[in-house]
Amino acid sequence: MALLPILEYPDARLKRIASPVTEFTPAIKKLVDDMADTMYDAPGIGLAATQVNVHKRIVVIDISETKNDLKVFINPQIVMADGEIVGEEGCLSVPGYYDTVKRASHVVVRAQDALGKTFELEATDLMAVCIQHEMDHLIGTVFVDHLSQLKQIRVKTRMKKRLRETERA
Ligand code: GNR
Ligand code: NI
Repeated sequence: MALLPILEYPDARLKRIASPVTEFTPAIKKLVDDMADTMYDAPGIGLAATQVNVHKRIVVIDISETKNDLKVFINPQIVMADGEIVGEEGCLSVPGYYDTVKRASHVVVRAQDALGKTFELEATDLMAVCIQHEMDHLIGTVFVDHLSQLKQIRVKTRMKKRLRETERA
């Protein structure tokens, strides 16, 4: 069990574009395990490698109440998206801030598992939202980037204040 530090908005490293995983090595398997540990400990329902400063296309998600339904998405691609859902989102990289974002309500994602095996998953509602939120991280986008400029400035101000306070504590 290993917990990884999570980058916090507006850290510039959250803007990096992740690269595809080309070799499914034991190190990738270990990273997936550590990402899952970090997500469960936070606690959160998803985590993208970008958030732990690893710029590879790797996402873990578990939206179950019982926290025993881990899904791993390596090199994920959305192959179908339709419908609309407006839901409240939060992010482990933007602690304490929640706001609504419009997303597709129904997606089909194609990805590889930790062993490199390709699979497709159809998802709706919260799972669909979470997949889109995590895949955004892989292209350097945080949910705050979908909000108005005014809100983005307010969130940045709030996060910088928080950082000053946590540095003093
Ligand atoms: O834990 C999380 N909850 C959440 C709630 C609504 C929409 C998206 C999410 S993902 C978030 C964890 C996280 O920051 N993943 O990147
Ligand atoms: Ni997030």
